[in-house]
Amino acid sequence: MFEKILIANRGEIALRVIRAAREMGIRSVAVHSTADADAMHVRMADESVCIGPPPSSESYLSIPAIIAACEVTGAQAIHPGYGFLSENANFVQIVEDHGLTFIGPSAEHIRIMGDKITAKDTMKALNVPCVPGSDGGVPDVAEARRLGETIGYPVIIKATAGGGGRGMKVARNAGEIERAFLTARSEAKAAFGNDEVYIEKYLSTPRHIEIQVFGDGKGHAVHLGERDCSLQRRHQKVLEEAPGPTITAEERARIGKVCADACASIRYRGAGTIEFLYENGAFYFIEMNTRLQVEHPVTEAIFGVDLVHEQIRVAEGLPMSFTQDDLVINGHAIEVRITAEKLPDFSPRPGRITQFHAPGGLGVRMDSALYDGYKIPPYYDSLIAKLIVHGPDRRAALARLNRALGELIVDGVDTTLPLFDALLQEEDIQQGTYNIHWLENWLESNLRE
Ligand code: MV4
Repeated sequence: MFEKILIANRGEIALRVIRAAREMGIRSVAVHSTADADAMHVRMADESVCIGPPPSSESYLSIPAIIAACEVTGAQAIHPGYGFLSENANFVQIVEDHGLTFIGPSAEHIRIMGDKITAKDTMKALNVPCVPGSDGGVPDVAEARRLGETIGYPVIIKATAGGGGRGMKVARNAGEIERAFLTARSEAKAAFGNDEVYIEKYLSTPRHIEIQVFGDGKGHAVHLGERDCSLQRRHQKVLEEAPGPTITAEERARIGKVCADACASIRYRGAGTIEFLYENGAFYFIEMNTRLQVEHPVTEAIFGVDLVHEQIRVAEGLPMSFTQDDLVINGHAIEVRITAEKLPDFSPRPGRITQFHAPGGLGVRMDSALYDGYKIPPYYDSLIAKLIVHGPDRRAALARLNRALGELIVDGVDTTLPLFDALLQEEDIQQGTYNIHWLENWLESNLRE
């Protein structure tokens, strides 16, 4: 059993991990930059270590500083949260080389899923349905042209080193393929130092449905249903819900089993998310994330599990505390991501919080590192709070979200809170009839002054 773990992160996710550790009787070590000396995660942890100056590259991404912080505090394991070093296979290797435990998947699994072509090859071989497209990388324009004819336009060209929407180009017809291919390749080279690209059929109006998976690293794995994360702006999720408003129990059981079996086969360890595009009743794999995700609380709400607790258990070599049969969905959950940004352009608005009041009551969870008088530094992500509501069904969850938003006070900086009040008035949000393009279209016609 770990006695002490280090959290290589900040903000709400650092608190999330500290809370799980404390409930398990494990002491926590926070690390922080000089800009975060007054941050809530530093206050809430049992001890803290300053690891560098404000820029992430010199603090939260500094592998030597984080390893040294483990050595001086005696922390035996590192939880990476999300972002930062959470999907850095080299970091995992270094952690293990120092006799420490990485609370997450193996370096090998992170590496496989980090390369999008290898990820897709791996998933295809494990019977996970994929978007039709090239078999591996596409070496030249001639091959891209041939594939365009075979697959049928429109097609999308993606960087193998990309992911999360970075390094993609759509070609609507044969006249656009050369330019799209060459642009995608040169942008990939510039952004990632890797110009390998692949081609897929472009799906025009899918939903983003992701399956939560969890493995013990020894060949047992389960799924915890799906989340619909279609409401995004510039590849940043804005609202997530579970279960997906359009997914039937039969579809969930089928795709869930495919995902759990795939994870069991590769002996995946810890939390993972298998991302799909969902269109006309079919699932198409696009990427796998090998970390705990920002939106994990909606899954925790409907299944009544603590995913961080489970991550720590399996990192210690213990079995998961549930089996697939134990996992039964109870009700519906919705998360909204509240950021310190000014509408309508979402420009970052760091600054001092003059008043903060979190909503409460039945079915309301607020994951936030804010407090009265806290000064949001300008160096990091603008996420300041996740409001998660849970109710017996989707209508009840929406009503609870509306009620909780009414109780929430964040004064001193601009936030995206007015967006959620407006979205709750929309028929498509009330009915759940949205796809990956809905929010950008809505913003275009509603927030453009
Ligand atoms: C696609 C697609 C359409 N067809 N792939 C964007 C993020 C990255 N994870 C994959 N993305 C997409 N891949 C095919 N074959 C459309 C998108 C996409 C998208 C996906 C999920 C959520 C929001 C999105 C917004 C724009 C494009």
